[in-house]
Amino acid sequence: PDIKPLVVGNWKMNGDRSMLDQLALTARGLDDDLSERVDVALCPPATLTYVTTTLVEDTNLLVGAQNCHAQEKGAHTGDISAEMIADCEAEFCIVGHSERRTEHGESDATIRAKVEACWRAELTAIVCIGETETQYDAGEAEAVLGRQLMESVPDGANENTTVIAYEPVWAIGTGKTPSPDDVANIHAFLRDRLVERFGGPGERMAILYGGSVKPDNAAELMSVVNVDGALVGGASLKAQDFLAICEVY
Ligand code: G2H
Repeated sequence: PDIKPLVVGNWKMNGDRSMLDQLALTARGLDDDLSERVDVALCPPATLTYVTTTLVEDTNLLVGAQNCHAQEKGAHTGDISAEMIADCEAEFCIVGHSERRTEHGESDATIRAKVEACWRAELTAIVCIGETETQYDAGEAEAVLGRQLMESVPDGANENTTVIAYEPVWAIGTGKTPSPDDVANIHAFLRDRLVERFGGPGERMAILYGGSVKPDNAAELMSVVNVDGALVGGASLKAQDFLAICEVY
């Protein structure tokens, strides 16, 4: 089936109000022609979620958050629920980014609960999975990814509720990327697992590639079979670079 490509920008812990002009520039550059070919979302830090959705309201740019808590509300100082993100009128939430897995000790079970929270709040969850360099070198990538996919994604996932993002940890912010052949093999493996588990919806779920996607490597990476878009960190901070990546479609 044809999957509409999706490019998601992840600003991580970058961006204050002075960056909103980059955001507005991105939204303005996303004309009807381009957004006919590719869905584009930006995930600024939570401090900017609401001002962002307000700012891009009449544009084609979609908005997401970078993390959520599994509970709807309660005594969880400093946390933000999926419902709060939805209340800010965002549509996506990144869940299980490797930086969350590493810096906050998030397990696959925690991530699965967060994905369920996203579904409860009617957010589309962008579930990140990825192997470390040690695991890659030991030939364990598929075993690790298969396990993360099985345990971080709840039963009942479909193409409307869930997007998968494959981000090899050793490619994140390093400028290193796997070869197109490697990406093709991994994405084919992920596609097989998704179809095996979810049937038709598994054929239609988008599988993004993330990790050092830049304007100069995006065309090659995005042309790989079963790569349905990108999760872009550093290169999403400048409107010009981010739009150049979207424009490979
Ligand atoms: C991977 C990616 C965005 P970058 O973490 O999620 O970041 O493009 O900077 O490698």
